[in-house]
Amino acid sequence: MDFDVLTLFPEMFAALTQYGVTGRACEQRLTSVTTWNIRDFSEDSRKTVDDRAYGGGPGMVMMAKPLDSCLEAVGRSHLNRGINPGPVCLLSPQGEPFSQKLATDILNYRQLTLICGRYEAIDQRFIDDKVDFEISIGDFVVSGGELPAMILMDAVIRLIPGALGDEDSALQDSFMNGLLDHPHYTRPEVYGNKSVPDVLLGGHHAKIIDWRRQKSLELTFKRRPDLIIKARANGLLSPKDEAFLKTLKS
Ligand code: 9D3
Repeated sequence: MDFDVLTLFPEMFAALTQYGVTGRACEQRLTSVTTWNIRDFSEDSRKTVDDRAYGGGPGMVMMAKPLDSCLEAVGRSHLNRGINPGPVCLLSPQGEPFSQKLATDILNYRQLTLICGRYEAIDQRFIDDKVDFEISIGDFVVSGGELPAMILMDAVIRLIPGALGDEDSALQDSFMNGLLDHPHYTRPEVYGNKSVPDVLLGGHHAKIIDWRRQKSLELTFKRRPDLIIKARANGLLSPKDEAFLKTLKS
């Protein structure tokens, strides 16, 4: 899975490509993140990439031409290597909400081009002509598309076979089972005035599995009841789970 990223701040992507799981995935060539500086495709000597909005209002709008020229260069780079470029995705507050499901869908592309906006907006003619889909990372405002693009790529890269160590499988990740994770404990056995729950020290594997499942159900029920409803609809709750959930409602 290879990513091309159009941005005014290519240096930001070191946070993704140089650290941790995603850094190792890049090193091992399980993925690649190629950044393209939109400003390099500006036409004038001042390197302008934005202008005032027709109709007035605060904030600047990203011009279509530098984005278009930059995207064309990405396309040429792929055709030069004899490969067809994949779809073009714009990170946008107006996009479809990102999810684990979207991450697994995106994993099926061989290549994805991401466009990161800055300023107030992007000229709609560029979006209409060149963008295949738009993704948002949630209902809050951040300053540009770079952090959202890195969040999307992080979520996808960790799904690439071999990107995670053998112990922590992507399948075990929270949300894969549709519920929030259970609490975890490590040494020491007593910390301050708090001990590790007895069941985790007993070595009774089946009891540990049941305890973790119950804690998972309990936390999800309290904090994210919407996920309980979804898990039920997806057939992820056993009769035993349902019996336990009944005890919580009282
Ligand atoms: C008042 C209009 N604002 C839209 C909500 C202007 C605006 C603010 C911030 C336009 C773009 C941005 C920059 N944000 C993104 O590019 C962005 C984003 C976000 O702000 N929230 C959630 N997901 C995303 S994906 C890209």
